Amino acid sequence: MKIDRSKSKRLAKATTAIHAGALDHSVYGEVSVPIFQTSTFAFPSAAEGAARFSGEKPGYIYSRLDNPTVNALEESVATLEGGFGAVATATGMAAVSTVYLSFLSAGDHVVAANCIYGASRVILESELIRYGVETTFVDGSQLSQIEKAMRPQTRMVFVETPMNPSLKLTDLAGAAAAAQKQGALLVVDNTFASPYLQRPIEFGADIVIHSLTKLINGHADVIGGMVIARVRERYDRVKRMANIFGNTMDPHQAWLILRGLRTLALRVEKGQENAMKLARFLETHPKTTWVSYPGLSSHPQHELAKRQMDGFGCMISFGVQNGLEGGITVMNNVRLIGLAVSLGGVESLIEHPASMTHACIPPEKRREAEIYDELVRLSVGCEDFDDLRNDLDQALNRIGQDKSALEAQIEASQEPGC
Ligand code: LCS
Repeated sequence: MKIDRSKSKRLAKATTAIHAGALDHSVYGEVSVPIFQTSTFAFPSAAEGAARFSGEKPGYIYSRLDNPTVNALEESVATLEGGFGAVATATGMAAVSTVYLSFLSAGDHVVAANCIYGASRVILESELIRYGVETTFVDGSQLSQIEKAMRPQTRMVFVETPMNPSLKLTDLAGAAAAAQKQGALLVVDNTFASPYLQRPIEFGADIVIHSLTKLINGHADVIGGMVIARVRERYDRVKRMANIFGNTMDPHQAWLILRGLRTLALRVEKGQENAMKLARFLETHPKTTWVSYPGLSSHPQHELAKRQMDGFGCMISFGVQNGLEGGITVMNNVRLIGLAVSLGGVESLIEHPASMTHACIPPEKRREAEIYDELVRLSVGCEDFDDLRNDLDQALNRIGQDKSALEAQIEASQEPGC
């Protein structure tokens, strides 16, 4: 169910994040959107129930289909992304799978970036193939590779930018043009940037996906996802598929994420300020071998980042001396920064993609996607910069010091998982 969006049309992003989706028809005048913790909604009469089911009259029916708290969150994110509408899903992966299910059929072909979240890739590679959908994986930072991989049967181009975990970028306007030429949809997972820093629809994307678990919620306490569609026809399709497959969101989950979303601007501003300083610090540290952060002039797509992003984000990946062993040393020795997967929260987290988030991708395909064994991924939070720098510095300086204790762990980290 749509909420009036006219009020937030011309507001700045920070203001929109705070006000969009607010319910303004309550008799109580509450400032926070309430949690409508109900599974179903009573009809005043049988005729009214029938009219709501047929779509003749607006009104709530059942919370798997629509719920006011969930609708408020959907409206907020749709407004921020500049889409026609949004559909909230139980998880980020529910958003990804709902998009695949909504727009792909047997015989269709997908062009996908090879460096995307492990599970998003595995569905295409190992599951959708069983339903007759074929995928070509390409380096999503090379527009020519996307263009070359297009076939008459290509129905979808799927990218993440910045990419998880290489932090390379896809040229959104170029990818949109390539998809459009073939009559395919451009689907962009915008989780790493958030709509505060990047709005793919402005560059021609048809569908935007979020794991709300990350920057939009921002507090490492809820899982959730969202699909935003540029036009009504695509929104209707995604909405129908999420409803019938049951991938939708619970009202309490929506309320928590809405509360997180209200401070998106503050958190992203602080996180990316810290990230920029940490990236510069890491670039000069003797124990690192390379640093990938779109804000560094050494990033091969720094100019593209300036064109299509409003800031460079809170994610950094870097290589360390002594490869995998060095990475494990850093992760085992950080004291303040948490050793955990996930990202985008107020607390900084560090992880090792090759043995954790991207372990389900075979080693040779990981290397193709530049997910090197020595790559360490850092999600930069809102702590004091000096504390973060000191923590990383002391952990990096341990590299090469406790070699023998690491052998068993390196062995264990080779087990595949996702
Ligand atoms: N898209 C991206 C870019 C992600 O990073 C993730 C999760 C998802 C989709 C799936 O979202 P979820 O279902 O978990 O809400 N990424 C994770 C990561 O990098 N570490 O842990 C989870």
